Amino acid sequence: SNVLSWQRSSFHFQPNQNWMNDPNGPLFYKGWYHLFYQYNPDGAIWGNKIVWGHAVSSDLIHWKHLPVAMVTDHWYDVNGVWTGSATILPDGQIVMLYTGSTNESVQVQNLAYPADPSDPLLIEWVKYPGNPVLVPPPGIDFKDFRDPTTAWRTPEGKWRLIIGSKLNKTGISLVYDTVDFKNFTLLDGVLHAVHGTGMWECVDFYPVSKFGENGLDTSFDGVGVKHVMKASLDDDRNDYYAIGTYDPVSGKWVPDNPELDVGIGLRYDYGIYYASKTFYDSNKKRRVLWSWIKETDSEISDVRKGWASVQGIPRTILFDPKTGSNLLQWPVEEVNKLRLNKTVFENVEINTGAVLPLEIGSGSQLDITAEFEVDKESLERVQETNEVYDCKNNGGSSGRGALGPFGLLILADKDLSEQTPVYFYIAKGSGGNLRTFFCADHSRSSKAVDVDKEIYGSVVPVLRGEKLTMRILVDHSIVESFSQGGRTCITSRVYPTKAIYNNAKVFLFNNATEARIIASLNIWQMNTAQRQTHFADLVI
Ligand code: DQQ
Repeated sequence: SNVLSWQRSSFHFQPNQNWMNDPNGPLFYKGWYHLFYQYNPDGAIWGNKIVWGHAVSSDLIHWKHLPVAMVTDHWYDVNGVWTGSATILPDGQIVMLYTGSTNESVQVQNLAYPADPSDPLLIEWVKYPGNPVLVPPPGIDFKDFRDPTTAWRTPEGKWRLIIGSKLNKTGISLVYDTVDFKNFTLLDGVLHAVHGTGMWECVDFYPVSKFGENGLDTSFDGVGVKHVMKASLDDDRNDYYAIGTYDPVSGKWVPDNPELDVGIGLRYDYGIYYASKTFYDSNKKRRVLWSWIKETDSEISDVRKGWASVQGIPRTILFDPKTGSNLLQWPVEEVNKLRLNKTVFENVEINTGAVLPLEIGSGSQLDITAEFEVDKESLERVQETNEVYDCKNNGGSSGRGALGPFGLLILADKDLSEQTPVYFYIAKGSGGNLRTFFCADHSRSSKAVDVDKEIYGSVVPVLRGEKLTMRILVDHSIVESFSQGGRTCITSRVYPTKAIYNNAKVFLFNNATEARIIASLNIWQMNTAQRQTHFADLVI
């Protein structure tokens, strides 16, 4: 109906229309995955009447839209039903805590629960008559107190949760204990604080197993467990995490590596990815990460489209036992069910300076896995340099070095007048030390002038003997890229004007001046999952 409707996703979650932001209270209940989300029923921009949208799925991929779950109908949330999290009690009861923006724009925490726990769809929600259950404590600004986490058990059998805030320019996480989710005790000190990181939004805190392949329930603790602390930095709009050790007695957490502390070290994603939240999926014993992917076009375009934002494909989160220093993020396995016909390319040689088309038909809905080998001779021959590379400032995909860049051109038209390169770059430092970077270059991604054209990326750990690998999910205007099994990830919003539907193509490229590259790929067309079903159409 709309000239820009090609930008809508085919397998990323989005409402039928209007503005969406943070994922809220994800949970699994009586056979259904529930997703709530920040939603503006009145238009395609954020507003002061944000409510909780609601959808359910049996596989995290095919969604049914349900009626809005909570609206701005009380003095304590009349300016917004903001972000919150679910806790599932041992007896199966669901407790929902969320931030309300009051009639005076004070940020308070409120309690809600399902009106009918026997309804697997959890259509009706009740707000606790004693709301708010928490107001900003002394010393905290009334606008710096939001986004309660899922609660976990303390050794004394209480429930504990954290709430993001700041003190001057220090990002902090306040810690509360509770027994009934109505009365709370503020602990002395904070779970963690990092100077200079500003307001922490949407904090998250959860255990990961050092060795196991399974995710852990939020309350799990013990030998072989590390704890991840995550914050969304309001100042730079990125999601940062750090891995560390939690002491349940003192209620404190310390990072393994202070140089990679929360907000100054690792990011979940080096592209567009914010306000994320994990939940423990008891159905498949995994920890799953949700995240808001905003638009990077203009507000005027969003209003014209009538919608803004998608959610990332849910990602399974695991600790990376091989590096011991990062998480692994990977699209939930259910996305593989959307794979249609596969095209295989084996041992394709890409000489220096070459660009090779890959004949796959339409390139607008794809799942790509690719493996790259750099010829050994050039790796040895190339001189060591003191080159300090970073994706953003070294000319992007056209900035040529001895050992890169090389990779794929996504959403490219046949003349390459539009293209989004997703690529590796290897820098050979002193002692023959190799550092590998994973980048996405949007500078030529669109002829449109009102869209973001940045270059994103970061270093990716590559261990001795490993091939360079990437996986890329292409879904019209959304591209999610994962390198080395999910050690470094980049999410892009891309708005081509020509490289759409059947005119979207994929190429291999090698802009290295020395290295010859050998690539092997599997490329699947992806089925459409968005059925845009309404509540009225639901037959269960
Ligand atoms: N979005 C919500 C807040 C949160 C912010 C309001 C993060 O609760 O801090 O829509 O995007």
